[in-house]
Amino acid sequence: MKKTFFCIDSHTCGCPVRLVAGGAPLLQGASMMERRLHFMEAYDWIRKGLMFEPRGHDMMSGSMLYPPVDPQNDTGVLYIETSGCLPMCGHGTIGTVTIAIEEGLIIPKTPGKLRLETPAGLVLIDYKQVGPKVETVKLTNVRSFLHSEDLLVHCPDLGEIRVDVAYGGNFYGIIDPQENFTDISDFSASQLIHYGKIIRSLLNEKYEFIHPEDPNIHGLSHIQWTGKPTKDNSSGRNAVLVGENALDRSPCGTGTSARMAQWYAKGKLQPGQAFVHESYIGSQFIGKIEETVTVAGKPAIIPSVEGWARITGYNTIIIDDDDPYKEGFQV
Ligand code: PYC
Repeated sequence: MKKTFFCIDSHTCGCPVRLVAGGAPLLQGASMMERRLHFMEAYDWIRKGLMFEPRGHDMMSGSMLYPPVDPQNDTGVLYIETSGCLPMCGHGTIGTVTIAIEEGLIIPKTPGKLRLETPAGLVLIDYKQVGPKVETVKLTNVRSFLHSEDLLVHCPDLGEIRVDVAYGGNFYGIIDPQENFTDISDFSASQLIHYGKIIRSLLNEKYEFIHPEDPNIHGLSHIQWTGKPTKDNSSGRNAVLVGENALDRSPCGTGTSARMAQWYAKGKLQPGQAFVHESYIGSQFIGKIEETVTVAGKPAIIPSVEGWARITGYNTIIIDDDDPYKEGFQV
């Protein structure tokens, strides 16, 4: 049997977003987190088939839209990535909103605004539309917080590495410049991926990362290397390990949220101040702390992240049961 998926492809600041506009499965659940768990149990082959080679690649990511559980919201979003079904994805949200508005997949209840149900929680959108084009999308993210500071791991070749862990919709191990890691620019992309994977495994073996309010969100999924920006107006630069073989091409929306939470906790960023984050390829998101709040009694922030996306094409993709690579592969 052949399954057909009608996809609209885009990129957010260089990072791909493939919105599955036709062919997504019906999901059960009283929240996007429950629907995510249903998808992971019954339909993960769709994610693998659409994200991995030969239909996707190491940095592919995507999304599917579902009717909102709460009728006051505009839509539910499921994120599909090479790294699994993330609870939240910032660049994925910016691409998804741009496609959904430009292609008429969602009619907003209030023009210029959307309320998105994501597995990690409610995400609020403000977008600027000029004629048929969405120029920018600002997402106000879930509550983000510094989880732990100065965790130590011994990375073969590099030596001792100090890591802060922060949550911004996913858990990020943030590696700032230090004795054994001087700057992003001193390492090649393949070295950042190689060492990032080792450090991620060591951290997950040694420590537990569980969201205090939702145990379905657990595990350190990404490593965020940080370093000197290359642009005068950037506040910081990052290189985020995604999945097994790629660095995020965008500054990573949930990673930017996590980093703002880390900076806030260290007194380096105040509510209202702009935080311009630069990606590995030089594209930028504008971040801001919108509000200070708490999570399980500890200080947290509500961050916003603004960026842009462009549609790149329409893609009708077939997954044939008879194809030995129907669930894709990674090398
Ligand atoms: O933008 O949040 C993000 C993201 C997560 C993984 C890749 N990009």
